[in-house]
Amino acid sequence: MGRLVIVSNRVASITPGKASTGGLAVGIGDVLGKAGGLWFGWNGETSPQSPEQVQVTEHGNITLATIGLSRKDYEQYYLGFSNNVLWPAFHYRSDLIRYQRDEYEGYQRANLWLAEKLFPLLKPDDIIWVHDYHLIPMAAALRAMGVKNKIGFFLHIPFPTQPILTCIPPSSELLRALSHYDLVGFQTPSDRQAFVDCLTRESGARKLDEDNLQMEDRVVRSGVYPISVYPDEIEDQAHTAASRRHLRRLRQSLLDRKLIISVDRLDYSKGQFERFRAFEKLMEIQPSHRSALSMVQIAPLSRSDIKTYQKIRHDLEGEAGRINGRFGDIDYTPIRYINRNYERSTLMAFFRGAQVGAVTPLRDGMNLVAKEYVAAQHRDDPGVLVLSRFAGAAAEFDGALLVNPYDTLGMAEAMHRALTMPKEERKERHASMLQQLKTNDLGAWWRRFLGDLAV
Ligand code: GDG
Repeated sequence: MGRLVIVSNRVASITPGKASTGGLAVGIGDVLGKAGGLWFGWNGETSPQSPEQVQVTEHGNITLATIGLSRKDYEQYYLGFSNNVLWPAFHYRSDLIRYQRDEYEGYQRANLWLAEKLFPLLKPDDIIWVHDYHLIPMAAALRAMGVKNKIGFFLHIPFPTQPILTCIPPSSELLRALSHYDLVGFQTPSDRQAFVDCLTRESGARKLDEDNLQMEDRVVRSGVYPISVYPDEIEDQAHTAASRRHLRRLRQSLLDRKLIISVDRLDYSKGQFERFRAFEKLMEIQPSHRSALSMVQIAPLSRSDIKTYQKIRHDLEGEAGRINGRFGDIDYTPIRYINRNYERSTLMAFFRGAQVGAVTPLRDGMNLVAKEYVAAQHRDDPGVLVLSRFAGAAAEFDGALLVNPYDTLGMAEAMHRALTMPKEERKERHASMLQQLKTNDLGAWWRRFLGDLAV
């Protein structure tokens, strides 16, 4: 196989131990760590003009090639079309779409410009793997420059059904752009199905067989590749000396109270607001939990430049304060709402210390936290995963308590059931999910994708 070239909007730091709060970075870090190759993308910096120079640094068998963005590209390509149109639409929030034609033009312009910067770094037998919604037009841009290499695309977030996708004014251009990839990968069968439906109904593609579509003179293959974790590695992380110390601190502060834990970037798709409401409802319907239960919500800030993110932050702060005011006491804070980042191993230890993992997004491509929570549990006394049916992980985890995050009472009841579940049932549910993680781990995700792309 040729060299692997990964293209993503953001190239993360690969300094060991540095916290990276994004599922995509965790996954790509692993592929490159094991397979080696080139990682190309934005370095996170902006300047008044587009910089000319790509910065190339070597880290063992990994080469990082990064470039800054002009302020205008950052606003139009990143904040504008990517995060104010594609992100809400792909998460089924058409009400939050803020479309402006010039921002879409900026999105195309930035993709073309990034493709031009990548082009001189490419070799003829490179396998190119493009990641996520920011870079949908990348293959078409590279093809127009004459690139004949295999180019694959993986969508980390959900793919919406036709009525939602078509709310995006240039939806047919996006579908056409996706048809320039040799392989398009999705997290779940229903995401893939939505893509196939959209491409056949909206763009006149013809189904050749289960996996292949004919679109004009191109054959587009699609597949399902659920991203995952390494369960044994996570168990080890939850056990390192430092993480044990953090776990001790957490336990001491809890004073024998039970714990529900949630970890997700501050984002309206993650359902934090609805989760707080469900926790409040639990306190109402089961007064025995009052003073006997805490919820830790770790919510690192993300995309703080976008208004809808400023609003959700404001709303959550208000909600946590209100619920704590209602049920708190002089020595008791029901919801510990935290915006800071933790070391990965510390997080894994926190997962291990919590009787319930509440992962209740309104819509999520996969949700790695659900998988990490399961992997971090003590095999003989595991906690219970309360999981939204709208997370991609729900398609794989039959041992979780599935909830609908729009049903506050239903979620509160599931939390109660999780907190009071007998050990035997907890062990049985956990074992089936752990088995799933072991057979379908992070290595299986990228090996299967790259294997399919290579043929
Ligand atoms: C996108 C899709 C899909 C969180 N806080 C801290 C921290 N994290 C880590 C978690 C987890 C990762 O960040 C988040 O991954 P998710 O999958 O939960 O969510 P997104 O960031 O939205 O990721 C998602 C994913 O891509 C992969 O395809 O699953 O559906 O939306 O690993 O543990 N890590 C550290 N400190 C924190 O405070 N170290």
